[in-house]
Amino acid sequence: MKRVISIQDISCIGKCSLTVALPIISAAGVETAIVPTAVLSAHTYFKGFTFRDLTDDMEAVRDHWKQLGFKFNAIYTGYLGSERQMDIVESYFDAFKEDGTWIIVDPAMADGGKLYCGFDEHFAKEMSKLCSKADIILPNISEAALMLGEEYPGEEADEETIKALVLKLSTLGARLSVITGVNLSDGTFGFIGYDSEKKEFFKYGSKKIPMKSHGTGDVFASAFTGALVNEFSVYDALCIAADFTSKCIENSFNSEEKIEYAVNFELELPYYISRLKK
Ligand code: PXL
Repeated sequence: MKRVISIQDISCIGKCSLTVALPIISAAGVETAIVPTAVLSAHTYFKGFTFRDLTDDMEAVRDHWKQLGFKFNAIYTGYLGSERQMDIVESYFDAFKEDGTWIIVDPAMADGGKLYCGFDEHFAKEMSKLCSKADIILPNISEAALMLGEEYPGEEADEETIKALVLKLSTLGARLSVITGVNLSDGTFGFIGYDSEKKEFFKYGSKKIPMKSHGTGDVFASAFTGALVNEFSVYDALCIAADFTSKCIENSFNSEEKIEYAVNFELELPYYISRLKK
């Protein structure tokens, strides 16, 4: 059985980070070893959230797994609570990266041009250093702009603007840089990426749903990781992730509750699993 590590927080309410990665990657038939970076009562969209930092446990977890001899097909990181955690995450890459282990970094820290509560511009710069150690990075437009110190071009930025941003992003060092949450010129919604080995851009758009929701980046990155480890190509895994995320948003959009703190990813897991059948 394939096995991945996912390093991010547990937000007890709010359907993001590990409470999304664990069910989605497991649904892909992949064992998901987790490193919780912090426990929050709810994600930072909710006022008054509690925050218990777990940085001090992260190195001991790494050392124990190393001692037990576990091996991993991918390491996927999302929301990290502090700069020190980024250094420890790098040490996970050093400890567990082997030939064929994918390093996937989703620099989850901003949306709508604004950093999440508790982060500053220095944090964004440090995140760009972590991205330089990855094979694949998956920022949204806000995160890409913040890591590069560029002005935020807005959610409606055109394809040429995003291409310029993703090209600059590729100089950080990851082989594949992918900007998510992009409005494409044909009216679809998806991603634009750049492969720095092949020197090629690639893009894909899925059905655009007129609703913005929290946690969609985590749904996308988790679905991508599950598909990639199931040996879909990077591009096919990204397309599966885009289609699944669009379905999850559509499901929430059509539901009576219309929550905006998360999407109804649970109800679309059968669709995701069906896409993984070869
Ligand atoms: O979905 C990204 C995310 C992850 N973790 C925490 C968050 C957010 C977004 O707001 O607050 C704690």
